[in-house]
Formats: sequence, structure tokens, C-alpha cells
Amino acid sequence: MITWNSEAEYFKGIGKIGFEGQGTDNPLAFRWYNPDQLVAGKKMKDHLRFAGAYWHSFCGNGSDPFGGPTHLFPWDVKSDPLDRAKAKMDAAFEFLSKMNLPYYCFHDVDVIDYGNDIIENEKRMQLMTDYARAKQAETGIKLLWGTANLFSHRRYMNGAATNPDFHVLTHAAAQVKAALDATIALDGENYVFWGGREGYMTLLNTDMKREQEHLAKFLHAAKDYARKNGFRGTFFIEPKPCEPTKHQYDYDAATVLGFLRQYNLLDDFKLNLEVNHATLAGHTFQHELQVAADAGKLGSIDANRGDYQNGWDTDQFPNNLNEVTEAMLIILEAGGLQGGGINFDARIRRNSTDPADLFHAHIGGMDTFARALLIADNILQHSEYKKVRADRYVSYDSGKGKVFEKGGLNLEDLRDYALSNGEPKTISGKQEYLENLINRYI
Ligand code: XLS
Ligand code: NI
Ligand code: NI
Repeated sequence: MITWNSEAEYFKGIGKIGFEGQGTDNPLAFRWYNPDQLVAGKKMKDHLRFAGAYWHSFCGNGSDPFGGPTHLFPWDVKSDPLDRAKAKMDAAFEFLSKMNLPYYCFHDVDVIDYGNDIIENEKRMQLMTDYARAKQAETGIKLLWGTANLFSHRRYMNGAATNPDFHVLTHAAAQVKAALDATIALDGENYVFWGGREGYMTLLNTDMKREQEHLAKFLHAAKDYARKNGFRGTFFIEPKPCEPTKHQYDYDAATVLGFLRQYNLLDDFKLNLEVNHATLAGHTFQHELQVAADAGKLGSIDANRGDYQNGWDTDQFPNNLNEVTEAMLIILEAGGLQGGGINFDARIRRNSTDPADLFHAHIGGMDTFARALLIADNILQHSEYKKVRADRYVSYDSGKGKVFEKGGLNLEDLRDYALSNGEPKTISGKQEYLENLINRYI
């Protein structure tokens, strides 16, 4: 068994995870993720742009509402916050390198503990930014996105940018400013806003319209600051329907797109979609991806999965090949993710306590996506999949249907067409045929 180590090498006994192909018996190897393999004209690693998530992998200690930590990380033992943060970052970059993960992402407080003193927090973040810069240079690992945690501190119990108290909003702004400074200094490619506690528990005490206007003003201020300071990346909003508030303002992709359009933020913002958030919103992940893709706003994804028997954000590692294949079909047809990548916003279970478990989890997730990419590419290149769908709309490709699509028919014209053409033929939707087709390629 591999045990935790400290200082020089945290994951002792585990080397770099390499591609060994389907024939291998080695559980610490990739069977499908072969970074330089060409798929649809691009390297696999450039399609997928995998990122490790700092908060789950290096901060998530396994605690739940019924019990304390079960993952006793050796980097957490130091008493000084800066020493602890550096040890954690050493462990993080060791893991990311061994895992062959090209990117990482973080919330400010994942990197180093924050107190209540703004100047001290900014100082801490700057010190760790310098430390991270050196680590990035040494390993070639890049920052996919940064963000600020505007939900854990008790001052945010009524929201951050949507807090009824302006004073709280200003503290959120201070945190976002420091997180943007760090993201820019680290050449972060994107910046994420997940709503956290932006929402409400009861309308009895909530002016919803005013809160949403505040959120929009806050996002404009953040965007203007970042642009002024040279940030050229994309801002992402990550929809989620509930948790921690009962009603989150960023409910789902369609809701967020409406919000961005209403408040004139569409040029700078795209969507970061998370699998389990889609499920909580009563959608499939595929639905959320398609909504974003159709709007040209498919930015990035948080890869995980929920539990079918459990109605909350369990953040498990992805392993459902059928679902991920359907997701990859949409991503490939959309021309890929715009600016983002695939971040593992997923955590190992409370009772997964071996250091190797974190590796198994990521290997499984990366292999699932790599395999799904290959299958989806095959389906698109060699099967009838696209044709079956296109054929369903053939009546709009010519004649009166085409005129209608161009806006050339009024309601009377449509009625006259119905009158002269009788009852429509029965046309199958072929769902089972298509489901079998996907399985055939898997
Ligand atoms: C929580 C969110 C969070 C975001 C980043 O449910 O998924 O982890 O990804 O703040
Ligand atoms: Ni997420
Ligand atoms: Ni989540």
C-alpha cells in the first residue's frame, strides 16, 4: 500500500501516469488518454484541456455534516498559514505533474487561508501568486481559471454581490479584485463566477429585482477592472439551480444567457457548465451544453456526476460512458470549448483514504472523456447520426418550408398549405435506433 509522505515527495511510490493502451493491467496507467493522439485534426490534449481542481483534490478533507476530516493531508500539519499553503502547493503541483494534467484552477481561499484583514489577505495572495508562478514555470502547468470563494465566510450568509447590505458587497469586491490580480499575474486563461450564495431562501425578505441588478453592476465592475489590467481571457458564469440557497439566480444555462443579455454582458461572458448542476436543474448535461452551444457561449465544463438516488451535488468523478459520449458529440459538433477546458470539480469519497485514490479517480475521469471523444468522433465521421437528425427537418429545406424559415409566409399562407396538402404523414423519431447506434460505436 502507498502511504502519505511529506515535504520532498508527497505521493511517494507513484510515478508519472503514462499511456499504456487497452491491453495493460496496470491500474495506474491510461488506457485511452493518449495526449498527442490526433482526433478530428487536433491533439487529444487540445480537445480536452484537463484541469485539476484545487479545492476538492487538495483541500477537501472528506468531512461531511455528520463527521470531521477523514483525509489527513500531510501538507495540512504546518501551523503557519504561508508554510501550509506552500506545502499544499508543492503537493498540488507534484500531483498535477504526475497525473499529466496540463491545467489547474482554484478559489482564492483554496490556495491560502484568508482572515478578516483585507491588506493581510492581499499580501498572502501575492506571496502565493509568486510561488505559483515559479511552479508553473518549472512544470509548464497552466492556470485554466481562477475564482474567489464568496460563499464560505459567514459574512456571505445573505449573499455576496446580491447581499442586501452594501458593506458585504464591498468585501466581495475586495476578494474578487485580489483573485483577478492573481489570475492575471498567473496568465490565467479564464475567470469563473459561480453564484455561491447569490440567490434567496424566501421572498418575504428579498427584493429580487434589486439583487439581480446589483449582481449585474458587480460583474460589470469586475470585468472593467480586469480588462483595464490586461486580462484578455473569458469570464465564465457557472449555473446551478439550488444549493446553498433555495433559489439560485444562475439557475441554468438558459436563465444565465437571459441575464447576460439583459444586462449587456454577453460580449465578455460565456458559460461554465457542470454535469451535476444540470441534473439538479432537471436537465441532462447534454441539454445544458446544447443551450450554450446554440448561443455560441459554450466556454468550459466542470466534469463530475451526481448520484441517481441522491438529490444533491455529490461531485463524483465521471465514469458513465454513454452520458459522456453524448456530451462529447455536442462539444465536437459545436467546434469545441471556447477558451475553457475540462475541469474535475469532483471529489473522492469520504472513505477513499489512500493517496492512490486521487490518482484512480482522475485516471478514470480522463480515460472516460478520452474514450468518449474517440467514440463521438467515430460516430460523427462514420455513422448516420447526423443524417438521421438532418432528415427530420427535410421539409424545411425546400418549397414552402424553406420560404417559411426565411420569414416569407404569414398565418393565412400556412393555413392554406395545410388545407391543400391534407393530413401529414406519420414520421418516426427513431429514438431507439439512435440509442442503439451510440451503443454500437461504444
Ligand atoms: C459548487 C460549484 C463550485 C464552482 C466554483 O457547486 O461547482 O465548486 O465550480 O466555485
Ligand atoms: Ni463547479
Ligand atoms: Ni458543483
